[in-house]
This record gives sequence, C-alpha cells and structure tokens, in this order.
Amino acid sequence: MLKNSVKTLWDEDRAATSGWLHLGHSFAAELMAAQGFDAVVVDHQHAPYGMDTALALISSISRGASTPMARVAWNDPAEIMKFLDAGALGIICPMVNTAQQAKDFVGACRYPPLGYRSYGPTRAALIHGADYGSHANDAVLTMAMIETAEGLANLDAILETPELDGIFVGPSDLNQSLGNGAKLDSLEPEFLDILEGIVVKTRAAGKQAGIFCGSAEYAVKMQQLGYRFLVLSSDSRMLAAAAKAALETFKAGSSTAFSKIQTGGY
Ligand code: 3PY
Ligand code: MG
Repeated sequence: MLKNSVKTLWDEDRAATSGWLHLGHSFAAELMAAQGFDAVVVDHQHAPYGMDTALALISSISRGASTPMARVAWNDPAEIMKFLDAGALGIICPMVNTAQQAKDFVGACRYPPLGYRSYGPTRAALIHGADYGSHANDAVLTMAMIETAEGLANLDAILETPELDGIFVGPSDLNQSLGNGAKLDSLEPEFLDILEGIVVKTRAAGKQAGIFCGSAEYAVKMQQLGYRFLVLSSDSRMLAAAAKAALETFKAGSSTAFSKIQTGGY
C-alpha cells in the first residue's frame, strides 16, 4: 500500500530531513535524492525554472528513496493538482495567512468527500500504483507555510483545519513581515520564542511543524525545539558554500613563490 515515509516517521514522532531544489537540473535532483534525505522538495516558488523542469525534477527524485515533494508558487489549486498528478507526495503552500486559505489549500490536495481535487493521477498512478486513488488522501502530506505576521496571528484558526498535516515556517518572510529584515537561522531570543510558540501550538493540535534552515547546525536546534520536518539548506546554497570554501582554502595556502614538493626523494 502507498506510504509516505515522512508520515511514517511522524507517526513515531521522529524528525524527517529534507533536501531542497533550486538548481533545476535532473542531475542535481538525483544527486540530492541519492544522499539519504527522507524527502526532497522541488521549489517552484523561488527557483528560476518552469513547470516542465519542475515535473522532470519530481521524476528524478522518485528514482531514489526520498519522498518527492513540492513547494508550489502560490495557493493555486491548478498548480497543486498538477504536482500531485505528477507524483508529488507532499505539498508545501506559501503564505497561508487565514483559515479560509488553509481550507482552500488542503481541499486542493484531497479527493472528495474530503476536498475538491480533480481525478486524473496520470503519472502518480504509474509510479505509486494503480490503486493510488484510494490511498492518496492518506498518503499526501499537506503543509501550510506560516511566514507573515497575519499568518502567525491566525495560527490557532489555521491549525483547526481538518486534513492539514503540518505547518512549515518560512523564516525569511516571517522575519521580514515582523520588521526584522529577511533572514534565516535567526538566534534573536524574541524570534526563537516565536518559533517555539509555533511548534508548541502545532504539536498541541496533533500536527507537526517544519522549518527551512540555512545550516544543519540550526536544523539540529530546531529539532531539539520540536520541529519534525527539517530542510537543510538547498542544492544551490550548498554548491555555493562548498565552492567558496574550496577557493578560500586555496587562497589561504597559495603563494606566488615556487617551492619544491617533498616527495620523499626520487
Ligand atoms: C522563507 O524563509 O520565507 C521561505 O519561504 C523558505 O524557503
Ligand atoms: Mg517565504
């Protein structure tokens, strides 16, 4: 039967790790999915690729063991349903600010009678089994992003949404909306209190919370706070950081003077 590995971890209150794709190339998607993340998310909101590439990335992820997920560009049922029909087993929806927006989002992810998702699982039925339609409502993960002051103020009402599995915090937008400037991995006590408040309320509502982290170190802190879906940066940020570090190491050790390499003699 179709299972979502993130949901299985959550059933045991264990944290799921996730990769995040901005580069928009199938090879990068395969590389990320091969590293052992529990999930890999195609970011269709802030990555510079279109729908055809996004769908190709979903199929590259599903060649590995990670659960394929998508962060859609907006709370748009047409796009949400396309990603689900392509085989995504989880949707992260940006800028969910009200209970009505949460209801609209979740409804697009669920077949009737739970929602209004249209039937046509073209690729999903191919890769998840011919009985996909009977298991999709259980298997598909729904996460609403809390990333504005308005969403934060309406968190209690949003958490009452049936079929909403979790909350996903967008720290850059949330910080920006609170007047702190857009930033990740904030250690300011006031912001950490907000993050703690979100996770406590979310867990009390019987749901799980996730967050986008700029580093694995911050993800560990968030896991300790109770977050159970941890995005450890993105493919583009990881590539840039590794390239920068290699260059800096080279520059620190290099010199214009020639010197003989000690080979042990020849
Ligand atoms: C944010 O930090 O606002 C995000 O949306 C993370 O991707
Ligand atoms: Mg955001």
